[in-house]
Amino acid sequence: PFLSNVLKHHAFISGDYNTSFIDDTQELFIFPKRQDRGTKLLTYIGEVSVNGFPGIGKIDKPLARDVRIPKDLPTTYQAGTKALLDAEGPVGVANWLKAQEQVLLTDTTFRDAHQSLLATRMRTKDLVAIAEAEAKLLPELFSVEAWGGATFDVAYRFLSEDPWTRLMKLREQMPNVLIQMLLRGANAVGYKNYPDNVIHAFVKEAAQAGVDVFRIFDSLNNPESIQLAIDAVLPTGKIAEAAVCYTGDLFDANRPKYHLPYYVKLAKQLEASGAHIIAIKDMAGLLKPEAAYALVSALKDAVDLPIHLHTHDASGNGIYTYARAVDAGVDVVDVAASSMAGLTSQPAGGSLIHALSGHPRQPLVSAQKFEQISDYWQDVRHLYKAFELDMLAPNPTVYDHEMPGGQYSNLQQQAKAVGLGDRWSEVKSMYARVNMLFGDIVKVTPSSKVVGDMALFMVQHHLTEEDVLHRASALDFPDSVVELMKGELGTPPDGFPKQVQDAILKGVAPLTERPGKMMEPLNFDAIKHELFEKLERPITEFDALAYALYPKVFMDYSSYIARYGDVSVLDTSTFFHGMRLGETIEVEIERGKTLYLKLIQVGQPNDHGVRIVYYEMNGVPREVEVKDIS
Ligand code: 3PY
Ligand code: ZN
Repeated sequence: PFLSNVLKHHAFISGDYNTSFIDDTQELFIFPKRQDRGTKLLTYIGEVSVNGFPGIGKIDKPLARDVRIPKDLPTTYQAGTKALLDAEGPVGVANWLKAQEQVLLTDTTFRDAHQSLLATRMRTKDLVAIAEAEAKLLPELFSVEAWGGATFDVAYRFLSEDPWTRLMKLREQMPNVLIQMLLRGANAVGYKNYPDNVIHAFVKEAAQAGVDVFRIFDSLNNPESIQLAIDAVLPTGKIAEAAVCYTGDLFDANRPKYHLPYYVKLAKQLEASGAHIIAIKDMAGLLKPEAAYALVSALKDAVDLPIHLHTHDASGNGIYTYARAVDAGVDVVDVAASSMAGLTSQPAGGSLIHALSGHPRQPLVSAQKFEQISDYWQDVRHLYKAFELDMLAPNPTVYDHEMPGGQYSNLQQQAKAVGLGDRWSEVKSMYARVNMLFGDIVKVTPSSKVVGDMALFMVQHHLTEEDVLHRASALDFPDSVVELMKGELGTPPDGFPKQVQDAILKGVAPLTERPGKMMEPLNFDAIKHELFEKLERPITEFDALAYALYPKVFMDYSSYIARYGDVSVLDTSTFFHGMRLGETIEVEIERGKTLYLKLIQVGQPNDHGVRIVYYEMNGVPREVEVKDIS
């Protein structure tokens, strides 16, 4: 009955609900409790304490440290770019940007920095804790990139938390600056094309939940896929920032495909599609300083829109690249808090501000306040040690392999998993060879994953390009490679090399249209009914979209939550490592309601490998059974 109440509620039907919907309509949400929240959490903590956390196993719990959150914040938020968007709309923001003398900054620490350094594992709790300070101390930012890319599925898949809740909480804490997300065009936040109505529905919900700036790219630089997402953003009144992905080398005479005319043509197409801002998305960090100067100058001449530059600092040249882009008139650049910057992440914001000392375009953001924010991230980062990238210094070989910042550690893990850990250099050079075999393509999620899969496959089976072309019938190519060649991710504007495509497809005809366009629209009502049957709880638009994008991931997440409850309330160290014997922790399960938990003892396993874990919860003895599978 509660579902029918909810579904009949006018606000729910019209989609016109917001974060307070659940609070304001509690009477609709009364449904039976199966197991109390305390027991669920004790079960979770018991299982992690005994068996470790998936992917990192059982390692020492980091010792608790004080986390520095800036104190004495202003009582109110200084108006920033969000007020401008609300008052003047997206075109107003674009015009304002173009009129600024100073270069503006986007802080990527809440999204790309941890995606690139810590395998995307930063939890909502740790992001939200610094959000108010971020917005109050750095109100001059253009935007905070806080959502999208890999964070969407990683939240459900590995952190057992709801990314929509993350977005709404961040919005609440940062009401004055623009919140930005990364959207993979027709692939949304997934790894494949979805039906067009899914892209429209996703953008609409994301805009309502708090996204102001949609940075849209396509992993093969196909403007049709970007156009689809721009069309979805325009009716929301939010900002459509369309990206040209940068690859190759502007000055390499041997790769004329990726010289200036390529980018100029694409940027003009995106302007004609209705974009408000053009982004240069240098996802691997290949844009060298003089190339940045030339590219930004050319795009400023070619289009009448602000230019927003994104890079990764793998080579160590990031600040120099930005300095030259600033000379060429770039309007916004992406930086991270210094303790979360460098290497595969973005260049450090504080460093850039200092580097531009004496320059007329030095940003207005305070370097000193940015460092206060950075102190927080430095303290929090040690909680994520288990996910740290295996890279300690800048590495200019990125110019040879061209792997995106966010992929490097991932592919290294994949290589280890298939026994190629000690052949990593070979995998990296094979990655570059596969790129050429595929026709010198853009490599960014999801096309980068396919190039990585093929590189691993070729190294593992000792294959050369010749083998792929001439022994294809005997080779069982990875599914992702066949799908790419078939056009399931769309096609590069100049297509794939015919000979390679024919060899890999073995007679199957490639698609002739953008895949999402040919798919039947998804029936969201049917999905909601199906989910309600399965989960026996009210189903939101957010749930339906998550299921549409990642059915298995969402169902696994739902079972997890049913078993363990809302684990996002646990502190990060306990979430990843459980508790030590004798340790006491506090868990605020809702505002004003705190559980005091002490781990007393872990019993010996019985004949079935089950251990009893003994706790005190608010002073009262409690125990749970845990199967030891460690
Ligand atoms: C993503 O798509 O997740 C990226 O960060 C691409 O650079
Ligand atoms: Zn990036």
